[in-house]
Amino acid sequence: MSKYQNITSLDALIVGAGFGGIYMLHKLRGMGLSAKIVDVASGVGGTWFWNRYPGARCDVESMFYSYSFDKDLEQEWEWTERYPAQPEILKYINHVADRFDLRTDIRLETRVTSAVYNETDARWLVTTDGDDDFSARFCIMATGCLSAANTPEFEGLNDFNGRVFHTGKWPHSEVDFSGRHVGVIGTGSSGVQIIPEIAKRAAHLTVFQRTPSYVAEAFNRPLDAADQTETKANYAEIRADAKKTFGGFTNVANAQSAMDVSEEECRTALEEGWKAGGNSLMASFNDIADNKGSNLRAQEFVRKKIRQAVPDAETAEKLSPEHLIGCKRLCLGTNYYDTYNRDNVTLVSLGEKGVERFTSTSLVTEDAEFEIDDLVMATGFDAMTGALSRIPIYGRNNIPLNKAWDAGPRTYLGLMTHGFPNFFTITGPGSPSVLTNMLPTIEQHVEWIADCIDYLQKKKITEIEADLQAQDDWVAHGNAIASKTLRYSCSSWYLGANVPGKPRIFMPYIGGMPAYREKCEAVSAAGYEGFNLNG
Ligand code: N01
Repeated sequence: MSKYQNITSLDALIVGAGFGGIYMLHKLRGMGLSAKIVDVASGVGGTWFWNRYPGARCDVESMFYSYSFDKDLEQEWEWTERYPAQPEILKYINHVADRFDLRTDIRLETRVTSAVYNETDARWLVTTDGDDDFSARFCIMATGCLSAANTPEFEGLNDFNGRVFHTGKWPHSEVDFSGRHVGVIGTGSSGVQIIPEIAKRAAHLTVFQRTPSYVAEAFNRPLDAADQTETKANYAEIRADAKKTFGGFTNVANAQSAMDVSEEECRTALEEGWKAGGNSLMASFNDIADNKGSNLRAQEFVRKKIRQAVPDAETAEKLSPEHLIGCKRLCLGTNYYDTYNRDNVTLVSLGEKGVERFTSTSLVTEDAEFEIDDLVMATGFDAMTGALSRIPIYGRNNIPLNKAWDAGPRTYLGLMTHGFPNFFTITGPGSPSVLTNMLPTIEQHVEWIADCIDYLQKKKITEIEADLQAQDDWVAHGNAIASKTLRYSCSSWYLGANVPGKPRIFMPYIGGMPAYREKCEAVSAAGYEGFNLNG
């Protein structure tokens, strides 16, 4: 419990020891400021600390899911696979924490219990469940976009006697599924990764699917020395080129529309995209995400892949999505569809009523009862706002952030919210964040925030706050672009649709990273236009 006794005074308090928090701490320390990170976890890594389920892996290539801020770090670190597995990502971020000697300013196993802005001294009082509370000029939330687990409240789950797991809060010790009857709910990115792994060990696996996903084969492989040497020799150039793309990714989109080629040419290009692995499928043409006709061609291509992979027509049909491809995030898999050819795997499509209830031994749907020993919820996250809404945060006039955001998150540039001075969000809602490669996007936010703090220090400005009109305009601009895109049309976590009762707002900024970066640079060059600077 917080005692308000040991109040440590800081320039900045950072919440979260993931990629955002770690770089923010390093950056602020380099500016000679006093800063600390607080994180409830017992180790650094943020969402990668918690998502340690079998098969957990990133869908961005390892050499680019890495920091670029330090050229020596970039050259020294050796990645072993094309797509990094969770243990390797965790090893990397631990290495960064050690290499830059950050641990002395990271307070682990400490939960933030409240953050309150005091207008009198323009400081944030951040209380914790540990021995210390903090008074800081700046409060920086590096709490992650996909970090707060979404745990649906299934009827009767408390009476279920079996083991219950959530992919986003996986135990630290190995979970042995051998000889067990396991049920998995959820077939998004996490489900797609864990299902083949459990199938290899369980006596029987039943997958409860509400919506089938489009799953592109990752074609993961070991990275050999030649791969790494070539990339490392050209790192700066490759990263600079990636920055010019919508999402900061390295796969360059074909410049053509899928509608401008014959069916055969279309198939050939999609096949090339498929074989290149992962997200390259979406880059097979320049308009799969934006043009319904092109999207349909890509959908049909994947549905055919599913029929080829799964000979049982009924199962293949159940696995075949009907929604727009890329509308929900494309999943990357390794032998995902093949898994359904195994004798020990059953696929159950949840009807309208979904999971009806649990008994002490089984999961009940509207059609049948399934006895299981273990339940795995791969039910995703309360994305983008969940980690923030779970902390009581009070801004000017004691207004709770949850109240300011009760109709959906409202920010200026995803960086600040009106009414919450000196309070920054790294990759917050209203910024491109989850639509991009998170590492360069995190770096852009950290560097912008650091420059902003430096400016305030030099000009002796006490407070910075998003202007209400600028914020309203930014939110309206974001909504206007989003409402014209195909992505707006399906029930995804981008819209908050996976969490019952959550306002449906397209949360990330969908104008693309180059335009966003330009806007942020213009804002700072104009003396932080759209922000009110006081004192
Ligand atoms: O979560 P999801 P995720 N009853 O929300 C189902 C990143 N990530 O953890 O689609 C029954 O995508 C839900 O069904 P539906 C990546 O950005 C990356 O898998 O809502 N089912 C869906 O099938 C990703 O997009 C990596 O109808 C319920 C599933 O649970 C994001 O995290 C790996 C239900 C949830 O899918 C989230 O992925 C993992 C209910 N009440 C995660 N509630 C990689 O880098 C939910 N579902 C590869």
